[in-house]
Amino acid sequence: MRLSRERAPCQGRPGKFFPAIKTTVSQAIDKRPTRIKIPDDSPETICTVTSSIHSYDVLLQTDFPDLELYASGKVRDLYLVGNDHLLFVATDRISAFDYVLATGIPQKGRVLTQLSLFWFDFLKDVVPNHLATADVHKYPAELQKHAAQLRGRSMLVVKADMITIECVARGYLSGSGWKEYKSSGTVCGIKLPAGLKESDKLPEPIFTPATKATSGHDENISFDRMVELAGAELSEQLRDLTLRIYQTAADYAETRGIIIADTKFEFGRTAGGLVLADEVLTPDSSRFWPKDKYKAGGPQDSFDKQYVRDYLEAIKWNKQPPAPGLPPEVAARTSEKYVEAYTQLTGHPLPA
Ligand code: Q0N
Repeated sequence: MRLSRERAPCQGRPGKFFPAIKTTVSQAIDKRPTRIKIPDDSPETICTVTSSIHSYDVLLQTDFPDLELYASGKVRDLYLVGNDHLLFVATDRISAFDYVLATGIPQKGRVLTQLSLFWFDFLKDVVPNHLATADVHKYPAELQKHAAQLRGRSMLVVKADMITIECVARGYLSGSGWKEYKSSGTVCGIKLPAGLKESDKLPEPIFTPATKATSGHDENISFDRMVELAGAELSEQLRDLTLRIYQTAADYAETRGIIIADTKFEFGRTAGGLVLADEVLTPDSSRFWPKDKYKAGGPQDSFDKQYVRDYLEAIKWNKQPPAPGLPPEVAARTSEKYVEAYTQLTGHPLPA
């Protein structure tokens, strides 16, 4: 699976243009050699690069043998950096129906990271966050050799004492919320008006905490249960913050034509107090619905993963491991949807 990149046989100034970087390419969309013309100040040389860092490279697995892995999820890997920081890396892995697929999605890690950075900045007056810097040049010296692998898809974050309760805000009735409502008229024990339809907008956003069950699945809990686990003061603080953050982001997103139906936050404690951690308000942590296609009364298409789900249903995967791979066109169209989510929300192209 792993290929180490070789320095291109190239005259001129190979050290500058083609640093010998060992990184992980688990999947390359296009492995045709690239012809590169060396810029002005070099001898007129054309050289063939058999492998280089390009945006179509997909990172399925981080590869930092010299760093200590601190935690890792379906999509993100965290490494310890010194005593007080973590390197937070978004890979291009994608999960569907609870499994990570064999194929990565080009640009996905960059979209998740750049969107989180956008929101951290947008929300900075509402909530402090764990970001130290995402400028690779400002990372500690020990990380510089990995710069090419980290650029655009990573953040250096402050290590926090994580609060193990997932803080979910819901503005619409979907997913596990809809399931519970159908059977009991409540969501996380909150009584809702009768007669709501799937994907309906709620009278007002609600806070629906969850814990990671031993199965690895999230288990919705009532606010009272959260108070038993975390105490009343912290629970109220997290509830109020979660709803304030959601409201601020959802109001903005709506002006950009995107409904944020629900979203999950994780918080931690640092020396400086409570901070918003993890990645925030990405398609992986939220339900994004295009506003112009919204219609209550049934499930909404997923903004980002619809082609993936449709494909997996079409091939009748039994949803048991090993998870299949995706045809290149499904991966490519999905990539476009992730990039579109960034562009539509921010109004800017994804940074190069
Ligand atoms: C941390 N998680 C769960 C990987 C991420 N700033 C922090 N300090 C200490 N620990 C963490 C953070 C952050 N963020 C958070 N694990 C460690 C989030 N996971 C979910 C799965 O993917």
